[in-house]
Amino acid sequence: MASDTATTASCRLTGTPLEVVLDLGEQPLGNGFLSSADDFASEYFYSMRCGFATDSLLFQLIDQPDPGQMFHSNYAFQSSTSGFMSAHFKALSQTLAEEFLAVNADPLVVEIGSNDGVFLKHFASRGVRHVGVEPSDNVATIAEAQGVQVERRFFSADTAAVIRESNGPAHLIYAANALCHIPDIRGIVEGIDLLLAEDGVFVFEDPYLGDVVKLASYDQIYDEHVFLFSGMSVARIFTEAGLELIDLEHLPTHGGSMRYTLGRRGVRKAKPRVESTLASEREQGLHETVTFCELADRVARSASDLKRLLEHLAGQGHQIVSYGATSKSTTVYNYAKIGPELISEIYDSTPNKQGKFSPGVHIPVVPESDFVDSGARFAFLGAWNHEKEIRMKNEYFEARGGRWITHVPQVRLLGD
Ligand code: DWN
Ligand code: SAH
Repeated sequence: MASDTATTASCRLTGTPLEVVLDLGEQPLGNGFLSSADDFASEYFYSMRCGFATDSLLFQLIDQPDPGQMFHSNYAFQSSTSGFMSAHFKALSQTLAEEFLAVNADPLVVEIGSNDGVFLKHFASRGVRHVGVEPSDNVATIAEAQGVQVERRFFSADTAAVIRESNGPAHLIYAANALCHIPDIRGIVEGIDLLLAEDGVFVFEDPYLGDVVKLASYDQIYDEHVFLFSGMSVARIFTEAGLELIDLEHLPTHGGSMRYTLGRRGVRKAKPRVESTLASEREQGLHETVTFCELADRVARSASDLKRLLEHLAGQGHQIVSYGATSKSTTVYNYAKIGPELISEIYDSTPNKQGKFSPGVHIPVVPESDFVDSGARFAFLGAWNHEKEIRMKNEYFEARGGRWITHVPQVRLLGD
């Protein structure tokens, strides 16, 4: 069922309408797993089109479903499902504490999108004052069970004011894979400005536009990801609030991310790699609409190559399964029109996804632990961003002749 969507007027810095540069078709919610076949007929779909804002340099969805429809009491994604990501957040909590909090006797750490507490639990266990902002109740409950303090609400300027009122200013505001989910870009900027201490830092990491362009990893685009940031767009967005980039660090996580560190103008010295990263973004054309028109051609090719490979393997009588019921793969399956006739099931470790059907194309999701008994010779890496972790824990699959399929940076069988 196609439905009306919330418009994204609030996610523009100015009111200029956006031209469509990439059209990924009718899409369901990336994490909208369905419990029963009875729910198929009433499934929500929206038109997933992307535009490029030449003023803010933001690459973004033109229409996004209402946030309350995506983040609620039964949100499917749990951060701690990846051991690698859990280790990443643990190490980062230590680094940030040493670099930015050591000088303060009683610092306050605020995290936007704290999910199941994967990052903040390391501050909670050390007795550091902290607040997690998390609108999805089920994951907030898991965080609280580990001693994490959670404000169960959407981050906004109002939320920032409430936190500041009861806790004072924040010395570190952190967000991982969360800022790109918040459509009200002005509200974010205002909220950070309200809450950040004079010498505080705002650190956030999100999938990086430069990697999406380089790798044609179009599955980083789905309902929840309203923005794909670059250093150039972040610098522009925060400049009005007197915040400037003091560091840019490229990360391998989630298939290519960027960590942005901002402070109040003039308080901290920017690292030299800020300038060099911004210069390479210009070389890559991340400020030009034409870059995204070219991307659209590569995306169309990627989707048809993948479908052709799967059809070829299925035509030879092979069973193909998938590993990782990701939001990303929702985009791939629905755009490329790949359903249970090509991928018989998806293996995933998240209890909340198992026994359900994938959004839009309705491939059954089964427990990851059953993968060992799968007779399938081919497995598509729905969670290609976790390739290393998944291949390491399933070495037996390749040892018995199994082949992984990926579509990033191009469609291929791994090992070829
Ligand atoms: O931004 C977001 C990121 C952080 O997480 C959210 N909007 C939603 C979600 O996106 P995703 O679903 O594309 O994320 P992942 O981390 O690629 O999802 C991996 C999936 O694969 C999870 O459902 C867990 C599963 N998994 C597994 O079954 N075995 C993951 C690993 C590493 C494994 O070994
Ligand atoms: N930080 C975690 C979770 C990322 S998933 C990680 O990197 O693994 C995105 C999270 O952001 C979800 O838990 C979702 O509920 C939350 N979220 C979505 N909109 C939000 C908002 N406006 N304010 C705070 N959190 C939000």
